[in-house]
Amino acid sequence: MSEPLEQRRILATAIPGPRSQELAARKTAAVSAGVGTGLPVYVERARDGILRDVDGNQLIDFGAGIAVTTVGNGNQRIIDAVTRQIQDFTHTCFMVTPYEEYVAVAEKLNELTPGDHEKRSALFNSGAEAVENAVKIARHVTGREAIVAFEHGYHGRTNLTMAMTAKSMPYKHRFGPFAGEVYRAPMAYPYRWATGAEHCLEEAFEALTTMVHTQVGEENTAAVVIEPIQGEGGFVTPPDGYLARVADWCREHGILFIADEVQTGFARTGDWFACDHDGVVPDLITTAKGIAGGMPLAGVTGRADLMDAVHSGGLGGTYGGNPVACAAALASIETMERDDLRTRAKAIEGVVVPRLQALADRHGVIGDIRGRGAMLAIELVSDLKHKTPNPALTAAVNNACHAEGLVTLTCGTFGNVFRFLPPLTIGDALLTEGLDILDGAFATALA
Ligand code: PLZ
Repeated sequence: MSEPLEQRRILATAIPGPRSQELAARKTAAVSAGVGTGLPVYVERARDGILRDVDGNQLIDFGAGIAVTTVGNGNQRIIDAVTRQIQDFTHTCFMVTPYEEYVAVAEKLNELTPGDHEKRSALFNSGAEAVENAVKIARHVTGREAIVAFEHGYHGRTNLTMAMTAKSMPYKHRFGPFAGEVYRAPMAYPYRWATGAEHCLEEAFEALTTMVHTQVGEENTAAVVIEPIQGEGGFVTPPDGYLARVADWCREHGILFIADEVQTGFARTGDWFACDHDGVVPDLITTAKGIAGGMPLAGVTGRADLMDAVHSGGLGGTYGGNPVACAAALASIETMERDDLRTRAKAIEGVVVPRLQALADRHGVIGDIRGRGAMLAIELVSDLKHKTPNPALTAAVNNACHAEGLVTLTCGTFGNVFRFLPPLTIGDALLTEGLDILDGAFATALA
């Protein structure tokens, strides 16, 4: 049993403290400036909803390392599973001499992802790599090249996934040329839909299908790739029924429907996957982040006929499905099942949303509250009528939270979305304390 960490916020120094500042100076001298840090406190230990830094501060975690430590920081089952696996062996390369853990993770992915049909999975190291491989598979089986992605979409930082990612700064700026045959459709974004949220579903669907018909050709389109709730782009949540509509249309035209559930997957939204909410069964689904509690692991899961159409040796990589990462994934999934973390995600929504609503009523700068389960966000605007994005206020609130020892994250194409991604094992006391800090941060930033 590893040493527990008291689930209590402690401000021992200013944030960041002197030791963190020393390390930040070393970072500047040693690490590429291209790798930024959102909150430069250097972490020493983490358990459940608390991160302890090198100065003895204990911060409340509302970020979970961007939706990764879903089962809690320092989850005991993961520690035990990883420790056991490391003692047995750390690597053989699954493509050389395989091992059971990889197969067991694939079985779990096939079981838990939407749909009762026969499925297969392949494992990789990162979300971007999973998306790249889903596209490879889609192109291979359809014999078509075009990929449709969405405004505000985020799929990674590799060359192909940069092409699929919408936002230029910081992800794409001066990193081109990008991979070809990627087309972009408007996203069903109810809050910013020009003619009003009530027209969003119909008109967004129309815009997508018209774009494909006129600019690409359905018969040239291999796949539509969509995040069922967009992550980095601002937790944009399409209207209920939109995803099903798109999936049906894809099926009619032999286009694969690929759900990028790298951020939304694994109990985060209150279901195993965000597609479950809409009853949508994707042809292929990409997963990462919450799957393995911080060990690098990602997957592509899909219809057996598609996944098995690829020639042997066509998919793989030295580390993909590393045994230690697989052991962590099995422990992580077991925790989600045994501790019913999907229900916990819904309970978190029940605590957080009324507080965000109260904040919106109080200040008149929150245009939209959205998301699901423990994947929630508020969009900050200068005035409610014109919906002018307010990135300055978003940054000010974020900084004020950090100064009080609350780890928060922003997102959004306009940098004006404040997102909540706590570990699902965070206790209600810490959750409430974090929301109190957020209240204070708004009051400070608006003073
Ligand atoms: N698809 C939907 O959310 C990763 C990236 C943070 P990797 N999102 C966090 C940053 O600034 O790099 C993500 C995602 C969705 C794909 C990815 C990519 O996953 O594991 O970061 O490659």
